[in-house]
Parts: sequence; structure tokens; C-alpha cells
Amino acid sequence: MLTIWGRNNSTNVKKVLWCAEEIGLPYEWIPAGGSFGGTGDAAYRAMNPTGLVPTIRDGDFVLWESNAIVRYLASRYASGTLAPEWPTERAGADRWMDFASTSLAAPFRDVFWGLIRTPPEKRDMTAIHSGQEKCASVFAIADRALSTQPWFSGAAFGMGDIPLGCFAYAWFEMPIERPDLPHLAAWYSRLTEREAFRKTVMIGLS
Ligand SMILES: N[C@@H](CCC(=O)N[C@@H](CS)C(=O)NCC(=O)O)C(=O)O
Repeated sequence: MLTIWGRNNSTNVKKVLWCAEEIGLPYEWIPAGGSFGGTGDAAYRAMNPTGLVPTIRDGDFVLWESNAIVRYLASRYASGTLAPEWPTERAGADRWMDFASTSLAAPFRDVFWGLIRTPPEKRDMTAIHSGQEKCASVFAIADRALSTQPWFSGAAFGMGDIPLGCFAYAWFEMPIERPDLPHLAAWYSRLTEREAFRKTVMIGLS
């Protein structure tokens, strides 16, 4: 049985819950981190020394780092579907997963934390606007990629779509101005038709 630790309003935890739901894997979900706490406990730190979420245990195997977890679940339980088998397709999907973490996560955090998790009187609007501009540039790169392929994983939906999909939900839900990116909007609209996405990602912003 798979166990997933992490509060479900975290973008990184959403990646893992969504992936498990796409595969149809049964799992036990244990809220942890944020107001749920538990991540400072010795037992949790023994599994995940960073004290962050998510963490999974699958049988005897423990893993943390959200993209690594998505790759593991997809490769082990959905090889050839969520995890492309052909090296060039696999690398293409890997690239968009890494791109989400290395290019988008930092500016996204400034906008998301600023607007969703900070009271209006304490907001740093300069940082929020700067983050918004940077996110728009990053999403524009993603939009151009979708002009030649329907999914970030290639011809079919796969793990390459999962991290960007979690960020995209918040991007399209936040009360901000967004540039017109038609390929990204069409891709996002297709994601919203997926039951697993609606169940695990489209659950409100907090
Ligand atoms: N690189 C890590 C980052 C994990 C991370 O920053 N998790 C945040 C939530 S998104 C966290 O644990 N924050 C503290 C908490 O929730 O208690 C990953 O992708 O798993």
C-alpha cells in the first residue's frame, strides 16, 4: 500500500496525489506540514530529513522530492503511459518537469504567497508584480512548446504535464492579469476535463 504524506493545498503534494489518481493507485493520505504539523517529528525526519512535504512510502521504499516521486510512480506503475519509454520522449517530459521547478517555482512563489497567503496590508506588491512578469515569460515559453505538441509529455498526457499543471491551476485561478497564451489555455482546459485533476488539484487556493 502506498502512503502519501503532505497537506493537499501544497503544489508539490498535489503533483503526487494527482499522479496516484491518474494511475488509479490505492493510497493512504496523511495530511502533514503547515498547520497539520508532524514534519518535525523524529519519525518523519527519519523518512525525510528536509522536514518538507511530500514524502511517500511504497512497501519498504521511502522517497521525498515531488518530481522524483512522480517519476517513480509513473515509471513503476504507468510505464509506457504516464512515463514515456522511448528515451527522447522521456527526456522531453523530464525537461518540462525540471523547467517547472527551476524556472517557474521561485517567481510563482512570490505571486502565490503574496496574494493567497499574505493579508492585503502586508503584501509586497513590487515583488508580486515582478513575480507575475517573470511567470508570464516562463509560461510564454511553455505556450510556444504547445504550438507543436499537444502535451508537455508529447503526443499524449503524461508525467511531463503534472508539475506545470499544478502551477497552471493557481496561475489561472489567481486574481491577476495574464497574457493571452492560447496554446497554454487550450492545454489547461483539457486538464480541467480530467477527473483526477479536478479531484486533487482544482480544490481551491489556500
Ligand atoms: N523540492 C521539494 C520542495 C518541497 C517543499 O518546499 N514543500 C513545501 C510545501 S510546497 C513544504 O513542505 N513547506 C513546509 C510545510 O508545508 O510545512 C519538492 O519538490 O518536494
